[in-house]
Order: sequence, then structure tokens, then C-alpha cells
Amino acid sequence: MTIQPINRPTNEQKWRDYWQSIDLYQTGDDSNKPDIYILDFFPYPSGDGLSVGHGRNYVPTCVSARFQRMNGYNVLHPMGWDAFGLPAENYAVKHNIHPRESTRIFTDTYRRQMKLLECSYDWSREINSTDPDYYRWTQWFFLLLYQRGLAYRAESRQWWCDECQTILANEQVEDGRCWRCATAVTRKSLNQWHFNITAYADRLLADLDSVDWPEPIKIMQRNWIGRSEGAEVRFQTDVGVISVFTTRPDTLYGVTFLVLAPEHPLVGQITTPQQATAVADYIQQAQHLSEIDRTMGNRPKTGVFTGTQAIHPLSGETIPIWIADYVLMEYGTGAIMAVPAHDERDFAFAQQYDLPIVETITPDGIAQGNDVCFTDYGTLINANGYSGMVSAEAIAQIIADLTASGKGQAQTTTKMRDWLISRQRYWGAPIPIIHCPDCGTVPVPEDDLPVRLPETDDFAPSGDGRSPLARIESWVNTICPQCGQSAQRETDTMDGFACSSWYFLRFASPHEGQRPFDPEAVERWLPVDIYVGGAEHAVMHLLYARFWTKVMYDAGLVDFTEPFTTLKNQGMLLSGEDGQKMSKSRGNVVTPDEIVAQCGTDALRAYLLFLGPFHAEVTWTERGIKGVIRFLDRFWALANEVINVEGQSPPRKDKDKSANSSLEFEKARHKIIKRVTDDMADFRFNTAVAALMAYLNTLFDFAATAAITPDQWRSAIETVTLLLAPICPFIAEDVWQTVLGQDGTVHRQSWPVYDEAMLVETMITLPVQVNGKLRDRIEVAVDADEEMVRTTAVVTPGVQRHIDGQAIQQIIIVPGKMVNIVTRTKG
Ligand code: ANZ
Ligand code: ZN
Repeated sequence: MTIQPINRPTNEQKWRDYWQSIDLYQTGDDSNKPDIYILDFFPYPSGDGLSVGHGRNYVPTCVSARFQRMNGYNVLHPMGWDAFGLPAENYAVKHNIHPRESTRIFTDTYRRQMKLLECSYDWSREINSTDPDYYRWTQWFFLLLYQRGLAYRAESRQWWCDECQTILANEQVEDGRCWRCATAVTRKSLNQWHFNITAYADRLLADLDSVDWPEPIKIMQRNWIGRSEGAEVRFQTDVGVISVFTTRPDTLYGVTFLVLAPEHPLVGQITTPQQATAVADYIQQAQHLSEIDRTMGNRPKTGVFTGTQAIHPLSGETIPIWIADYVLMEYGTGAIMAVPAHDERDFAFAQQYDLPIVETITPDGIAQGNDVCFTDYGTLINANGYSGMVSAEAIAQIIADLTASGKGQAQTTTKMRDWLISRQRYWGAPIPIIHCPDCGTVPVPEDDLPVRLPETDDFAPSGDGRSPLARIESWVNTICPQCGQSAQRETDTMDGFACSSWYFLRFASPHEGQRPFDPEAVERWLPVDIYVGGAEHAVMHLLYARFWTKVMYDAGLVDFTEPFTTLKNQGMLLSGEDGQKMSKSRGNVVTPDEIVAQCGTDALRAYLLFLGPFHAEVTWTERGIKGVIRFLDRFWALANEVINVEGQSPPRKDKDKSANSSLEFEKARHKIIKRVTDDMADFRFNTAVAALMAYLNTLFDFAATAAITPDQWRSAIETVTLLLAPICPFIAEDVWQTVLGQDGTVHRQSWPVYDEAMLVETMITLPVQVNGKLRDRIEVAVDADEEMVRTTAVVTPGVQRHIDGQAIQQIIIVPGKMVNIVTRTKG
């Protein structure tokens, strides 16, 4: 990139040192001031370091923090590292160093780059999730969940990534692939620890209404939780009851067969000997398909008959039981009542296998025939005593009747599953559990926390589904805290999302030794006021953190139920070269290091904001940054020109065109204050920068045409300096101290205030037409009455010339818009 040279001194190192020496970013602690907590998502340091794209997250929050400090807030704006997990561990394996070392390398890079951007974090509060002083409390929270019955171990089929050699939570499987390495996932059956997040499904859903979050994120969480209301219906068979979940009890009379998922536990009992081979073959084949494949709407339906019949709970008719992979074991009861007349999947299946289709819902009580699938609600037919009812009525009545006869009941189901937290990896927080042959599962006593990760160089994944910790016998073998017998430690570590489910609390009192946090500090700072990060965390982190917060609330540890009051998602920064997301593998990463070296930190910060709206996806182009550099250069030049060394402006040449210019100059200053203030409060940083650029042009116009007093110039330059300070801290400090000759840092000044009265337009300009043609303009007071407008308009030279002695027939005034004078044409 060739960037034009910067025409101003760059004293970056000098100011960085100075700000550090005065501890500028220390968290405010003035009891007379209000508090605000502005937080970035907990970064997960990778070996690639930061790209300028990350700046779209960290720069706006920094600007916001600086803005609030100047507005008289105590600001908590901390940073830390979510450093357990695969990147550090994979790098460690590859380079044959310890993950602790790779973590240190990564976090050092991140910290250095954030300092390069002059992000205004209070570094004295830095935390690291891999620090035993931190994960001690992650383990403590595990035990809290365990004691509250919310952590349990269960055998279950889990997603497994062959590449990462680890179990993945449902949320970590994207389109049948591992969220990290995109390898197709497979299933593995293992005994795993889970958190019972589904117990909180209703609250996680309901409380979304109380937070100020982007609507798309709320929608994704609602869909993820996926709550459905309906009924459980029980069908009798010779070998036992098959219970199904349906959202449409009103269609019960249209049921013509049942379908079990291939994994359903009753499959073995229900299958008749004649059908055994066909069923076994089918189950074998279904195993290789992911849930996504199985539920794809347009896929041809496949299935197999079990040979057994069930009894319809209301009509008493017999209906065949089938097995098909479009029914998932993990949802509802793993079995469905099929209603081909009203469900597309069942319809396709019935057509495929020539099963009966019985219509029971109609738009208007009149049968439509069986060649269409009518999926809407409507009026029932063929439904005995329920015929003629509308769906809502029938649903209520059928549920009541099923309940009365013990054949069913109302039920709600969620798509969300419990949170699988076991990881068979070394680089994580050990799960603080001991397995004793006599006492069973025993929690590690609180006083024995942290359960430290053992020192080892043998941390590579095992490949057999067991944690590398299982190989360290001296660590595994321990004493049961309950009975003193020899026992064994749990060898799984916790999903990294456990560490990020409470870190926002730790920042309130990061050095607290006796408790996870100091309740007073948490009461003071939490919940987080402004939380900023990428939309890709819509479900996992944001859902888990909400869940933990609710558990803490229930345990009386905190007095709020939602951790993040306002959430904002920054838009992605795409590479200008290929329009793709910046990533090392694509080779299109622009680093802050190279841009700062060439353009300076101020220009990079301002440019990142100027590129587009905060939430929008924008493209990085190197040409664009020149405009920002030019703006800063021109500001520097103007400031130096209008403020002389004694702090006095030279009197401007007297080329004043308007007697009002002095007032207009002041008004423009108040307007820019209001504009930038409002924009910053609303995260509209791009328009704030644009407005400052436009204001600078206005100042240049005044410099060329108007007589402005030295005091006025000083206050205008001061205003720009203060408004620019959160965005471009270096030039602001330079102008403040060097040009304006002020003592102390600009960053501890109060935010400028505007005068409402100065925002009001007192005069307006109206075009004046004569017979529909523009002939002149008049300037009148905004509140001038019609008479005043009329007389002013008539006497202007342009109008006089064009009336040309003719009598005026009519004067039309469109208030605030224009005046039209109609004359009597010469006759
Ligand atoms: C009969 C019926 C008739 C259904 C009808 C729908 C329409 P949502 O809304 O997503 O919750 N279902 C239940 N368990 C299933 C499973 N394990 N695998 C696949 N499908 C399953 O969907 C609920 C509906 O999905 C249920 O209501 C059931 O089909 C099906 F006209 O029951 B329905
Ligand atoms: Zn024991």
C-alpha cells in the first residue's frame, strides 16, 4: 500500500507512555458518579493474532468507554482471555510445546495488538480462564450446578469429530460438520457429563423479552430452544405402550400408521420375526446419516414395516407400526402418529408405501379429497363427536378426553437438549469429581479446589475417546474424600463454554481470593450494560451465560436474572481483495500492525468506524483510509493556523459576507456537539466521523470568508478536539496539549455540552416566484407571520423587476417552503 505521508507529528509512543504513567484507563471509582460496564465478548486467542477485522469489535467499545468516561461515568472496560481449548492445544501438539506456552504466546500477541490499537482496557483487571485462580471458580460453579441437581452423567450417543478427537455439543455441529475444523461428524456412545439447561428452557425463552438485544439473535435463541405445545398420546400394542408427541391432537382421527425412530428402544420388541431381517438392515443403513440429512424435507422417504399393529386410542381401530429415519430419537418421544392427510412428511411416506390417507381437517367442513395434503387448521370431519369443531376447540377437547381416559395428556417439548460439557482433551478445566468404588460419584470438596491440571508433556489426544488425563495415573489415583478409600479422578475436562459462562462476573473483582466474586462489586457493576461481539455466538455462549446467571440467581448469588442488558453485534469486515472473511488460510488478512505502521493508530481507528454502520458487513479497502488521514492532517493544519503559539488566534482578514456569521459559527459548533453525542450514544460511529469531517469543511469555509474572533476559534478547535478524543486519542491529545496549550490530558475532560436554544433555526430562506418562476429569495424569521413574509417578498429587487408595474392579483404562501406572486397579465 502506498499511503500519502502524514503531515503532522506522530507522537504515539510518547502519549502511550504518558497515559500509562497517569493510569488513564483505570476503572472509575468515584462514588458520586454513575457506573457503566462495557464489555467485549471473551476472546478466544488463536495463533493468527488479530486482524483489522477484530478492530470492528474492540475499537467501537473502546470509543464508547472513552465517551462514557468523558460523560462522567465510572467505566468498567476490562479484557481477558478465554484460553482453554483447541487452538492452543493443537498449536502445542504441532510445535511440541506445552499448551500453557502456546497460550502465553497467543495472549501476548493479542494484548500487544490491543495496546497498539490503544484499546482503553483496565489491564489491571486482566483475567485468563487457564489460570488456576480462575478455573478454581469454574470448578466451583460446576459443583454448584452439581449440588443443585443440574449436572449429571449419562450414557448417550454423542457427536464425535475424528479430526479434533473430541465430543462436540449439538451446538458445535454445523450442517453435520465440526464447528472448528469442518470435518463431518460421527456418532459415538459415551458416558458424559451434562448440564441440565433444558430445565431452564421456559425461563430462557420468557426472559428474552426483557433484554435489549438485536431481534435476529432473540429469534435464533427462540428457534434453538424450539418450544412446541401439544400432547403426548399413548397407543396400546401387544408388547407395551407407544407414546408419541404431537402438536396436532386435532388430527388424531386422521392417524393411519405410527412411525418409530430407528433407535427407538421398543423397536426390538415390536418387530415380528418375519420382519426382523428387513428391520435390521434398515437400522444399519440409517446409522450413517446425520440428523440434518434425515430431516431434509425433499429427501425421498424410506422406512420398513415392523409387522405389528397398535390400537387407536379413540376409534379402537388397528394401525400399522413402521420405522423410518425421518423420525428422530432425540425429539419428543422418538415416535410419531402419522397423519398423511395433514402432514407433508407423512403424506410423502404414505404415497411411497401405499398407506391409507384419511382426511379429518378441512377448510370449511367439506371434504377436499385425498390427493392434497392440507396442513392448516380448520374444521374437523370424520371425527366422531369432534366433527364440526374447529381445530382449537378440538385440540382442547381431545386433550381433555385423552387425559380423562389415561391415554394422553398435554405436553410441551423443546428442541434444545441438555448441554454436554465433557471433553476428552487435556487443555481444559478438570471436572472436579472423584469416582469411588463405594461412594460412587463424589464432588471434590470446595477446599480442595482447584483440581489442577497435572504437569505433563504427553497431552496429545488419545484417539480412543479417552481423555489424555486418563494416562496420568499418579494424578488419576486419589483418595475418596468421603470414605478415604482409593478412588479415581474424573478425567474429562470441561467445555470451554463453561469458562465463558461467568467471566463477566469475575471482572468486577478479578483478584478476589476467597470467592468467585465479591458480591458488592458484582452488585455495583453487573449486569453488563453494553455487551459487544459477533453474531456467530447467538446461541452457544449467550445461551449458556444466561443459563448460569439464572442458576446463580436461584442460588442467591446474584440479584439479576439476565447478564447482558444491551447486546450489540458488529458487522463482519470482509477483505477488499476477494470479498471473503479475513483468515490466515485464505491469505487475505490485513493486520493492525501493518496499518498502524503506515497510517498511525488514529487513522486506523477512525477508518474502522467510518467504513460503514457498526452492525453492517463492510469491505476493507486501502484507498479509503487516505480520506481519513487527510481529514486528520487538515484538522491539524487548521488548528495550528487559527491558534497561534500564545494561544491567541490571529485576527482573520475581514472578508465577512454576513452579519450573522458569528452566530452561525456558534450554531454550527452546537450542532456538531449534538450530532456526535447522539451518534456515539447510539453506536452510530460512522456518521459521527462523517459529521466531524463535514464540520471541518464548514470551519474551513468560515476561515476563508468570515471574521471569527480568536475566542470563537479556540472554542471551535477545542470542541473538535474533545469530540474526536474517543475516536482518535493521539491527535486529540496532541492538539489539546501542544496546540491549545492545555494542562493535563484531554481524555479526562468533560464531554462538551450543547445549548438547545442554539440548535433552533431562527431564520429561514424562502424562494420567491413570480408567476411560477423563481425570481429571488428572502430571509425571514422562522416565526414570521404571513403579513411579514408578504411585504418582505414583494419589495425584493428580483420580484420588483419581474412584476414590472403589473398589479398583484394574489400572493400564495406555502409556510416554511415558498412564496408565489401572481400578477394580472397585461390585457
Ligand atoms: C401429528 C401431526 C399431524 C403432526 C399434523 C404435525 C402435523 P414441531 O412443531 O417442530 O414441534 N414429530 C414429533 N416427534 C418427532 C420426531 N421425533 N421426529 C420427527 N418428527 C416428529 O413438530 C411437532 C410435530 O413433528 C409433531 O406433530 C409430529 O407430527 C412430528 F397434521 O403429530 B405431528
Ligand atoms: Zn468413597
